[in-house]
Formats: sequence, structure tokens, C-alpha cells
Amino acid sequence: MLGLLALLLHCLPLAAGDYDICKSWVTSDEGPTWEFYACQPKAMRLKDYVKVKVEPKGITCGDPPERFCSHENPYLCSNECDASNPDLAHPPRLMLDREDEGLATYWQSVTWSRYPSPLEANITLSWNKSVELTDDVVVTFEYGRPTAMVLDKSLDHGRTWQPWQFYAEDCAEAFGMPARRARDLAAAGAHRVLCTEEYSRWAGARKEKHVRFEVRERFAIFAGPGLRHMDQLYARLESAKGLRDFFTLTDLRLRLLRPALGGTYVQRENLYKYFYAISNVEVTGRCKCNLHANLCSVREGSLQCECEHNTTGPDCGRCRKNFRTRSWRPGSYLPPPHGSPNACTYRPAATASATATPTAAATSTSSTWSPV
Ligand SMILES: *[C@@H]1O[C@H](CO)[C@@H](O)[C@H](O)[C@H]1NC(C)=O
Ligand SMILES: *[C@@H]1O[C@H](CO)[C@@H](O)[C@H](O)[C@H]1NC(C)=O
Ligand SMILES: *[C@@H]1O[C@H](CO)[C@@H](O)[C@H](O)[C@H]1NC(C)=O
Ligand SMILES: [Ca+2]
Repeated sequence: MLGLLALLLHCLPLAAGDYDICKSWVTSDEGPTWEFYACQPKAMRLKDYVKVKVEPKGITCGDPPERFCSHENPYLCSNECDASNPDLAHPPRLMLDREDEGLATYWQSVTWSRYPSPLEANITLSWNKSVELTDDVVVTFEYGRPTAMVLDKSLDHGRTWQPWQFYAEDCAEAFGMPARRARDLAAAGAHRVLCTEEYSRWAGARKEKHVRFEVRERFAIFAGPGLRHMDQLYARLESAKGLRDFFTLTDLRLRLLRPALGGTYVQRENLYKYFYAISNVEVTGRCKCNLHANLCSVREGSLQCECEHNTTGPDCGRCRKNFRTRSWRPGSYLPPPHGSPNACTYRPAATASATATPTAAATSTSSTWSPV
């Protein structure tokens, strides 16, 4: 019975090749023992775990109450934003709630009544944890998409920022960059920062609502259409310098620089139709655990890896105390299908007896995986 179970457990990672199991109990010639594999948590909806901050102060509409119009109905300005009335308020958290069927809930900025000084807003999403994106970032704008914006990211909890993608109706004019599309990138440029005009042109506020950061198109450069050859992507993530970090972040920032203009120039006699409204920010990815954990859970309000392989830390980024025989290394996707765990190994404390425990001896079998 136990043997059957062991066989079953052993077969699972082989069949899946998903790196979703960190260890299994296997029977070998020397009897039953643990076998260790590179492992990673499942991808999830990351907006459920994020903190959002909107800047500058006073950019959210409704304080004082304000009326606004839309590009579709520029002379029917009956909509109202009032922060003190729950039915008419548009606070930042409405970017991250679950959209029920029917009406979208959204954050909304003040209108551009101070034109010609720019209407700019920063929306910062902070996870307090490194995460790796596995799918597109999709931002949904009600009432039209910005004519200029930048998506920035941070890898160090907001201490430093890098631009990740530029978005404009006219890339040359707004940022002095040529317009490109992620799907046209070559393999060597898969982690190139570009400016796209695909998501900024006016096409009607109701027809085109989404602004994307294309993770899947970049993955498809290696994994092929439909991402059917993930093994090739994983191999590339191991070898191409900077590729992996490109999809990793702790914080995201949307820098909104110019609102939707309805396909024409700014009409000064009606500035109540210019503003930003975001109903959803979808971010899909997994906790970065350095291939040393297959679970990530919320502790003290933040995501943290449930580290295996005798590693520890929020990202499993170091060896546990007394397990520092070798210096810490991340797990590896290679060789397929289980990769290499690169586990930390036991070293008895200087004061303890020099004889290693039997479990610690079993640990050393994991080093047979390592491409030393
Ligand atoms: C947005 O953040 C950038 C830095 O990333 C800063 O230079 C800019 O002043 C901020 N804009 C607003 C409106 O807060
Ligand atoms: C980690 O250490 C424990 C002993 O505390 C041992 O049982 C286990 O096999 C080790 N795991 C790995 C992956 O080395
Ligand atoms: C961030 O996460 C760490 C643990 O990884 C925790 O100790 C710290 O309190 C968290 N900070 C915030 C602001 O939540
Ligand atoms: Ca919403």
C-alpha cells in the first residue's frame, strides 16, 4: 500500500513537469527516502494581495463633489462624483475589487479643470514580496484610455524604479521613441523596454477599454503560440541574462500623463470630460521562491514562500541556520522535467557532535541532482 503511494507520488511530477512538487517519498535500493525537486507555487490573481496608493493628494474625485461628462455625451454632464456619498464615490480600492455582473466599479480622478497644467496621476501597487508574472497585466479604463502613460516597476520595494513600457498615441512625440509591438520582438530582444501605440488611440470609450503589458506574447517568442513548449521558455529563463528579472517585481506604478481626448484636441470650453477612470487592474503571477517552495501564503499581511529544501526567508533566498555547508543557490529548471533543487545541506553546529543524523545523510542524496 505504502509502496503504491510512493509510486504514485513519484509519477506525479514526471507526468506534470510543472515544478509543482518539492519532494516525494520514493523507494530505492537502499530503502525509502525523500527525493527533492525544483518547485514553484501556482500562479494566482495578484490583485487580491496588493496595497494601492494614488498620488498626488487630492487627485481622486469627489472632494469637493464634482460633475463630469463623457466623450460620448459631452453636453450631458449629469454624472456626479461625491466622496462623501458611497453611491457616488470612486475610491482607489474599486480598481481591485471583484467585478460582479453588470456595472463596473471604478476609481476616478478629478477632471482637467486646471488645464493647461497637466493632469497627472501615479497609481502604485505594492506587494511587499517579489512576484513573477505569468500572464498579461491588463488595466481597464472606463471613459477612454490615456493618450500617454508609462508603466514602471520596482524590484526593491519601491527604492528604485525602471520604466517597463511606454504607451502613447504618438510614441515619437510623447517619448521620442519609435513605436513597436511586443509580438514583433526577436528572441534577443524579448526583455526590451518599448513604446507601443496599440493601446492609446481613440476608438470609442466603450469599444477599447484595455491597456496591456504583454507577458504572453513575450513568452511565446520561446514557448511558441499557445505556450505549448514551456520547457523551452524555462530553459531560456535559466540561460538568458536579465530575462527572468524582467518579469519579476515587487511594485508596479502606472504613471498617467494625459487623459483620453476623444480623438481630437483639448476643448477648453468643456474640460469636464477629461479625467481617468480605472475599473480593474489584473495582474497574474506567482510568488518568487527561487524554486524552493510550491506554496505561498499570507503571513502578517504579506505574501511569503513556505520554504522547502532547508531554505528560509520571504523568497527562500538563504539557507536555514545549520544548513550552510554549501552557499545558497536558487533551484534550477534544468534538467527537465524536475530541475535541480540545489538544496541547502546540513552542517552540525561546531559545538554539536560531529556525527550527522541519518536524515541529514539522506539530504546529501539531493546533491546528485546538482550540475556541480
Ligand atoms: C509620479 O512618480 C514619479 C516618479 O516615479 C515622479 O517623478 C512624479 O512626480 C510622480 N507624479 C505625481 C503626479 O505624483
Ligand atoms: C532538511 O533538513 C531536514 C532535517 O532537519 C531533513 O530531514 C531534510 O531531508 C532536509 N531537506 C533537504 C531538501 O535537504
Ligand atoms: C513586509 O514583509 C515582511 C516579511 O517578509 C514583514 O516583516 C513586513 O512587516 C512587511 N511590511 C509591510 C509594510 O507589510
Ligand atoms: Ca472595479
